[in-house]
Amino acid sequence: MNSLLKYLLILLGLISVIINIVLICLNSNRLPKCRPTSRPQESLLDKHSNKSLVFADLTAEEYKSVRDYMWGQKELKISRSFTAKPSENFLFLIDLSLPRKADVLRYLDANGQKPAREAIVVVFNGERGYLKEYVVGPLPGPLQHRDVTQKKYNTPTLPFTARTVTIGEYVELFKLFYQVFQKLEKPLRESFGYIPQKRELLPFEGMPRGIKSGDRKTWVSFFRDFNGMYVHPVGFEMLINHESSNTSQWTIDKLMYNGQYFENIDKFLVDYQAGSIKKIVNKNILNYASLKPREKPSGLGPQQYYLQGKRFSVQNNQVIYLDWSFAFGLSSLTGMRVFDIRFKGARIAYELSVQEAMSVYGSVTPGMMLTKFLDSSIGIGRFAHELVRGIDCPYAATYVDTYRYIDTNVTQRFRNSICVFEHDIGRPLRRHFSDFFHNGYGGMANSALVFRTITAIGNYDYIWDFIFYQSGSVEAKVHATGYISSSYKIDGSLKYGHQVAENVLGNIHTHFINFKVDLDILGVKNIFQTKDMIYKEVSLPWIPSEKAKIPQLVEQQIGTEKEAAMLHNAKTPRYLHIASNQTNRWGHQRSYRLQVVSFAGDHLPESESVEKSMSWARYKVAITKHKDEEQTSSSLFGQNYMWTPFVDFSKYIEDNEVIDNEDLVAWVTAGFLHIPHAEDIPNTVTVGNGGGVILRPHNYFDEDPSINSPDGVYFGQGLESDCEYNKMACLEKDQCSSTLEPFTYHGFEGVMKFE
Ligand SMILES: [Cu+2]
Repeated sequence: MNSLLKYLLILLGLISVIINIVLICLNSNRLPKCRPTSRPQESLLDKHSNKSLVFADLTAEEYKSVRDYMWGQKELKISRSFTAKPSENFLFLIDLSLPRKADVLRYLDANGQKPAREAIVVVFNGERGYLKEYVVGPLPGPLQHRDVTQKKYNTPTLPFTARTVTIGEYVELFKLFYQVFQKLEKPLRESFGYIPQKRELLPFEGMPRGIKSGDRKTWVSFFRDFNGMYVHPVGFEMLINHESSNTSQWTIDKLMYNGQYFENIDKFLVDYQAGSIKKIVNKNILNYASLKPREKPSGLGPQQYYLQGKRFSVQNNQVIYLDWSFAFGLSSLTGMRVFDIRFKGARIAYELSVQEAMSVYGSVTPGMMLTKFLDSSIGIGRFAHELVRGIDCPYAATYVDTYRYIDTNVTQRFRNSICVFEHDIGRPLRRHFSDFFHNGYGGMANSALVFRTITAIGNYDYIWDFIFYQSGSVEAKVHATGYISSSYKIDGSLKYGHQVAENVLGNIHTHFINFKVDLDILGVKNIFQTKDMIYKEVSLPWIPSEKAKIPQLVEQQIGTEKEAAMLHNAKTPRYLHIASNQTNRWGHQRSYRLQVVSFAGDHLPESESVEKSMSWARYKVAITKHKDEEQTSSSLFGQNYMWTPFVDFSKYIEDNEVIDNEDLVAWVTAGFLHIPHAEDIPNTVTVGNGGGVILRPHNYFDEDPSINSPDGVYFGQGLESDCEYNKMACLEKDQCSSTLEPFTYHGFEGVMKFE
């Protein structure tokens, strides 16, 4: 080979090495792709247990087989139409019948038999004019049913008017509205711009439906046909008597137009035509309730993603997250619930669940005047629709489908209706910087797991969160958003709220939310303890003649249910504990503290006839002895039979049982007063509109368990860039570009349809 070729080859080799070095350098600046974000870390997967399924909602197949079984019961003659008329027999609800706690604990903790899987079935018997509740099981079959009405509600049948208004009944009510509209077309056009099929008037009902047991007389207010109708009242309301299961017997008992009352439609027409009434003249109004942004959105806010895979895993109905594990479900009636909550393997709570959401309204107009909504009678969980990625929950959250059977004839799937995500709260869980003698920093980001559903019940949207912190605390929290309820402004309205748009009053109301907190601290046998402080005058030991008032700890054990029922306006000790008799290393009783965050204010006076249906709301906290028969604080039949409710929570306390070393349940009420103001238009914002309860370890451990967290950070002077105890110092090595799934949404498929 000649030397020229040799040099050329060497030169080519050198050039190739240089090009390679340049390419490697260029590429090293490009971020590698992250692992897919939807995956949990591998190590979590074998921590799951199928035993959580004992709490799981019924599956699509299970709903169907229970429905088919009930349809097959000839003597029940159940209609197969989802718009069954009130005169027909209708299978309103199928939901999981929760197994007895003792059976579940035997199964979970002592290798006992798996409790039978059963369903609760509610049938509205229109032919005979009563309601019944059955338990159907065992699933998967062969199935049997038993009538549990007597056992559960202490009556062989429930009155027919105690039932929730079904889609089938609404269809009939709408027909009646249209008949009225036809007769009143001219005044409705002149007053509100009503044009049939083009510019409709939309109904919103007040509740309760009447003033005494057995009534089903509903004041319906009408609103402009806009998105956000709830803040577009037109000043026209009517009282409909729909007590009879025979819809031809329904009547319009009264009308209200611009603050004036009329006995019937004809009387209104005569007076209207005679010009003897104060008229409303229609004005075209732009939709101030629209949620369409006024400007095109111009960018993205910060996003969170999982650099090293998710530190939590969801399998079946179980969540594993760092030291936490729990099972979950979503009841159509009461909503979100979790069971068997464990931290570092030890059960802290058997159940944490939403029970009821209640609102009491004030107004001078009839539609809102007596209104007290009890949402579990319509169904809280029922309205948990698909969550919108990136807004309702962080984009990369894990989304879970739920299945329900309520007021329908098929199982409905609600895609992505629960979300689970780990979230940096944005404020350190703890930190300390140096002292006068040592330089060092120790801290930890507050990264917590959030379990969430959002339920849009009519006008309001409630955001329900259970939050699991690395310090061993669990928080149950609710925020309200959506539209306020409003009424047409007339003379005297301003005593009941503020004007928020032209002729629109935002009505004053309360929000009361009830949670069930069945804590089990080191076993089911617990005590209820309170702690607070008093200023006590003592002599100074070094100058005995001098005295000073010094804060002193006051501890008390509460012995009975009545003593443990803490009324809202009574002075309540600030520390409330469910405690074990076992002590920690320092000799103190190991406990969890219930810290209620609430601005609920006054509860409806007990002298009011409907108060008993919401008697849980009397108490900020009430502690009862656990009973399987006292499963919920409210009931499906609370709203429409408010005067003599079949579940009256105050009765759980009346027997005044001893709560010393018993299985205890805390019923916690949080809430706030809502005086609507201009900024509630178009929507109420979540900021400041919430409440809840925090369950905090208190002498439960020997020290803060977060000291063992993988997120702890520590560095001293001179070690600022050392990564051993500070992952942040090496973050650039972990940087990669995120891989997010494409955006999808199908939530509108599941909304209530009336045809
Ligand atoms: Cu409100």
